[in-house]
Amino acid sequence: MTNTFSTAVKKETAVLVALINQTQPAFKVKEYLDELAFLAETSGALTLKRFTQKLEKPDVAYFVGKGKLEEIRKYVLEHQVDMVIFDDDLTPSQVRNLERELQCKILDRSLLILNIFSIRAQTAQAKAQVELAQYQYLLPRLTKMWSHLSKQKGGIGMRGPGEKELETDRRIVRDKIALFNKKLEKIDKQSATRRKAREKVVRVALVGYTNVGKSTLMQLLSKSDVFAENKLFATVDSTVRKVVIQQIPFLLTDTVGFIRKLPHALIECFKSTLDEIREADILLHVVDVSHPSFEEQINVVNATLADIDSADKPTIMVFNKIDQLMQHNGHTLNGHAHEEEVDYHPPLTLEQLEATYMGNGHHDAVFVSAAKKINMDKLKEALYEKVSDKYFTIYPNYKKTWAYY
Ligand SMILES: Nc1nc2c(ncn2[C@@H]2O[C@H](COP(=O)(O)OP(=O)(O)OP(=O)(O)O)[C@@H](O)[C@H]2O)c(=O)[nH]1
Ligand SMILES: [Mg+2]
Repeated sequence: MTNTFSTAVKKETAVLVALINQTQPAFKVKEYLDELAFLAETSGALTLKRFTQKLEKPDVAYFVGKGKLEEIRKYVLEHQVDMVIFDDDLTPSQVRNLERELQCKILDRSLLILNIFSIRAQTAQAKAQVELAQYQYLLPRLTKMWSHLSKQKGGIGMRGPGEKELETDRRIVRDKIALFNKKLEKIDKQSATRRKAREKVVRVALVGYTNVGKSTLMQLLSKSDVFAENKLFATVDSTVRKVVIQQIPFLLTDTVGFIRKLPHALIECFKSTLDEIREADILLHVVDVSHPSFEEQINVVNATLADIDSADKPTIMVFNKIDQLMQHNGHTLNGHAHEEEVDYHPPLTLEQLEATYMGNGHHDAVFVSAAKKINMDKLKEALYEKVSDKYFTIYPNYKKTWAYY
């Protein structure tokens, strides 16, 4: 499957902006901007340049200082840039001021993520969830440059009608929010009934940061076709498949990937999709161990899991993409959008990696490569152990026969 969005629409151009300060030092900001560029690329935009500024707190009116703003303005004008994307959320008044100064679309990370979700959503449920989140995000930010979502088709972000339409717009958006809430309530009920029917079955959920290989693992374990792609948020719906290992059956769910600063509105709206995680008996926490910030990604995932009361479930840590580490030679990792090539990893052997992680208290850690099918038996063994434990608590009688034969 291809992403029709990026092929159908002429590539829009973007520049990225972030602040460097005590909480996010320069090397971190570089990683954040790598990720932001990847997000921009996923929604079909080409990043031309990155601007950073050392500033403890964002400027109340313009996010950056006057001098930096002028630098950005010149660049935008000279290169006819379509949009400026900020790594942090902007206030409605910052958006208004920046639009006036820069005369192009102003986006922040949340809006970009919402945009990708809306491209990716397949099922009626996912579509309704994303639209609700978009309207909730939009409501406090409606200005004359912002618009009816119906005008959104033209490109990334939204641009809009005159001032007098504004009040009407606000009313339309409020009505839409009410409508989608109702729609989702109905879908949520249906989903809950469907999930209830699966109560007597062991349920395992694949969780992890976006683009770590969850869908690829799902494909391997369930031998089915699940959409996997080197793009962020390839999956925004959850897919459930039945898997059998050594005669023990269980349901495996592929879920939406997490990301740093996932818009709160999205987490709320994806409640029902996230219920698949909340109701799982066992989690497979998949990590892209070849990614320069994989440890931070683990923390982001753990924090999001805690947010949805799922931090304490029996978990197997699946360190994926070890093929990249095994052959790593200091060049661009894994297609991530690095501006310059930096050697992030000392060439660790698999044994060294395993020793490090086991030593750190991750007792249930497996190191695999889903793409190269390395160590998949180890993962299946670990899964079998956890799943059969649960299975025999649900079916204690079965264990007797099982043990007997
Ligand atoms: N080198 C390498 N690439 C892998 C491996 N496993 C998956 N990939 C690639 O990583 C990319 C992302 O894989 P997906 O399975 O779509 O990842 P995901 O976690 O489902 O991503 P989202 O649905 O976007 O959250 C794809 O290009 C895969 O081919 C691996 O073991 N090694
Ligand atoms: Mg996926």
